[in-house]
This record gives sequence, structure tokens and C-alpha cells, in this order.
Amino acid sequence: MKYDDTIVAIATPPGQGAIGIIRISGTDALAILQKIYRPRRVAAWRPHVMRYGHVLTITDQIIDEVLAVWMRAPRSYTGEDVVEISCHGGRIALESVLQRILMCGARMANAGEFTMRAYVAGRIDLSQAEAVMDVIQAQTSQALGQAQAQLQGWLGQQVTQFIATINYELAAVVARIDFPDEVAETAVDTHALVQLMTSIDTLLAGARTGMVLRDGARVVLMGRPNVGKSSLLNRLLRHDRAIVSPIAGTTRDTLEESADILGVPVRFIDTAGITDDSTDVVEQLGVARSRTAAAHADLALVLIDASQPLTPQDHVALAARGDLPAILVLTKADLTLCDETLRDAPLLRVAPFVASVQISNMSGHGIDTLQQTMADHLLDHAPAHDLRVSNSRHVDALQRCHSHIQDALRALQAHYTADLVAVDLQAAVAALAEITGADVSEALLDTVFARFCIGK
Ligand SMILES: Nc1nc2c(ncn2[C@@H]2O[C@H](COP(=O)(O)OP(=O)(O)OP(=O)(O)O)[C@@H](O)[C@H]2O)c(=O)[nH]1
Ligand SMILES: [Mg+2]
Repeated sequence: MKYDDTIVAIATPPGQGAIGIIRISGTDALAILQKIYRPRRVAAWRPHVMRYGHVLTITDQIIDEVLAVWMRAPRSYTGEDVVEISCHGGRIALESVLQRILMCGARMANAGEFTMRAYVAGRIDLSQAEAVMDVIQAQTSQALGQAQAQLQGWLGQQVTQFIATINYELAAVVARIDFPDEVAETAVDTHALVQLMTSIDTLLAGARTGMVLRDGARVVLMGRPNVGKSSLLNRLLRHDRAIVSPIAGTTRDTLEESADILGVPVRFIDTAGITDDSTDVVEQLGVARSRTAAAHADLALVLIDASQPLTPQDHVALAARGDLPAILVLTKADLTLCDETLRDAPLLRVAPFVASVQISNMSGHGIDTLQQTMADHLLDHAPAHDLRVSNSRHVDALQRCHSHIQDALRALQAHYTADLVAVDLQAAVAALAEITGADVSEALLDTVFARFCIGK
């Protein structure tokens, strides 16, 4: 498919900067540039060469002093003719150049439309298009590595290989439909299909980590009042975000902040200390919010004051985490520790703890270990390389493919007719094709590109 219109957008973020870039894509990109722009030296336009000059009004007044480059199709981001103009990075300069281009017949690009054109032109597959946004939104270097790997196309290649394997077996099944007497049931290599399911299982096993790196993990700090939740939050963030005081009930509302924990993007949620004997309405509301936060988290840090005997409120706080995976954090390790608490706390479990760590928010003792323990848990089953599935859309498609292959194998085993087996294998291929976008609906494309920003 080829688009017949030319799109334009400011590709750099709003605000002031040294430069701001305007990007044009489509058949008229160069013609528009030639209309609005006067190069310093008159010469024929050569592709991929940056030229110095000015963007002018219709009456030849200077709008801005710029550098411009023309990238000839198909050697460009979109696969179409693309022009990029580096203007001064001020709102008025950029807006004025943009308006001038719109007057020449270009239209404002929709969010993600440049990348969508690259996909439609076949320059990248859909999983690579999605990776563009993942690269932009990556919050840690590990997340970036994973997004870059997907942008380079490993997932598309892997999926294409899977599709080829299924199609090979599908051909044997179809041959049986056409020539039932000549092609044996055993012509289908069930072993190859079982192996494919194993490969999908491996990809799915690493996907939890992939998604944690892409989307971040939610880690909730829980415990009775005064155990040191807010102090720990401040330690983990390396700045004083939350108010800390010796008064029980200091934090009354939940408070969220993000940090990079050894490469894992983590959103920490500090909560109001959990009690069940509060008569204060605001405190009760805070406690309710703490419980809600726990319900939506990936991991809990359950804090116990190791310098004090356990109280009934500790039990309430421990129970509040439900079956959320949790690390037991024994705080105030700089004080004289209470032997009984050290002995009993790890046993006070609703579900087993992932680990138990002693820390001091005062000296910083144990904070490194705690960070490592969190990262280890959140990166569980992570392949050491960057080739991880990280998008729930891909996970869903892989799961559906897996179950269709399973159905096909069952149908083969039960000696169902070949056309029934074929239906299952075709469905398996269709599920995989959604990942690369080889066969997708307009609606799916809309959802994928809705996440994008204008100009990308
Ligand atoms: N010695 C010592 N004191 C600590 C430690 N952590 C916190 N504290 C002190 O304990 C008190 C309560 O700390 P907070 O961080 O406000 O406790 P919290 O769990 O957020 O309390 P609420 O918000 O009331 O639920 C403050 O006086 C802190 O200075 C620690 O590791 N060692
Ligand atoms: Mg607090």
C-alpha cells in the first residue's frame, strides 16, 4: 500500500531547546521543502546530505535559520521520501515553520503515523514498530537493551521461523485432505510441533521479566505504623520524598515514586501503617488504601521493627498482604535487636516469604542486599540475554498459538479428519501472524499505534 498524502509533525518534545526538528514524509516532501526553503548555496538536492539555509515566508521573509536534509525513498525512516528540518528549538519558530509547511499542502501527522508508514511499507514488522515506543519509554538500561533487541527484529524472525515450521506440517495435513489414500497420517511430524510448543514455553517463561522491565514493577511497602516504611522509601529513592517522624500514623495516604533498582524500573508505593484499632476516619481511609495498593502490586516489602517485640498490629499488617509475594524486612538493625522478633517474625507468614533481610534506615546497612533481593525476585527466570518477550499482546498471541497446536496434536492423536487438524494449525499461524502484523485488522493497528507520540 502506498499513501498519497504527505504528513508533517514536530518530532521533538515541546518546550525550549537548542534545536527542534520538523519531519515531513510522503511524495511531496522534497517539493514542499524546495518551496519554503532557500539554501545558502544554490545546488541540486542530493539525498542524505545536510544543507544550511533559511525557511522563508511567501514574501521571502526569514522564519528561521535551519539545517535541512532530504532522505530519498526507500532509504528513510518511513520508506517514503522524508525531509527533516532542524530549526531553533523554540515554540514560535517551530510552529511558524510547521504552519508554512501545512500551507503547502502537507497534513498534520497522527500519533505514530511515521512508524505506521514504515510498517505499511514493509520496512519493519509490527513487533519492531512497537519496540520503537519501548525504546523511547525505556526507564532503565536493561529495559533499553531489551527494546533495542526487539527493534532489531529478533522476535519477528523467531515468529516467522515458527510460522514456517507450522506451515510445513500444515502442508502435509492439507495433502491428506486432497489425497487421503496416498498421504499417511504419519506424514505430519508431531515431534516438530511438540518442539515448537517447548520453544514457545521458553519464550513465555522469560516474558514475566520482559514485562517487568518494559512496564516496571509495583512494589508496596507495608507494615504497622512507625516500623520505618517511609524512611526505607527515602533510602531507596536516595532523597527525602516522604515525611518521617516518630509519631505513629505519619503517612496517611499512599505515595508513589519510581526508582531504578539494579536495572529494574520499580514503582514504590509507601502506605499508611496498617492497624485495625484506629478510630480516626482519615487513618481508616489510609489503611483501606494500603490494602488496595497491596492488591495491585507485584511484590510487597513487609516491614517489622526488629528492635521491638511483635505486636498484634504486626500480625494484622502481615495478613494484609494476602498471597502477594513478599520480602520480610527487619528494620532498625542499628538498635538492640529483640531476639524474640528475630526468631518469630519469619514464621509469621500467611504465605512463605521470598526472603528475609535485616536493614537499618539510619546506617544504610542491608539496603544493598535488599535491592539485590528485590531485583533477583523480579528478574526471576530471566534469560541473561536481551531476547525477551515483553509485551502482553505478544504473550497473548503466543499462548493462543500454543493452545491451537495442542488442539491439533490432540486431533491427530484421536485420528480426527485432516480438515479439523488443518483448522487448528491455521489458527496457530494466524495467532503468530498478529505479532509480526503479517495479518492484522485495522482495529488492532489502531490500538498498537495509539500509544505513540506525534512525530514518531
Ligand atoms: N534507629 C532507627 N530508627 C528508624 C529506622 N527506620 C525508621 N526509624 C525511625 O522510626 C520512626 C518512624 O519512621 P517512619 O519512616 O516515619 O515510619 P513509617 O513506617 O513510615 O510510619 P507511619 O508512616 O507512621 O506508618 C522515625 O522516627 C524514624 O526516624 C531505623 O532503621 N533505625
Ligand atoms: Mg510513613
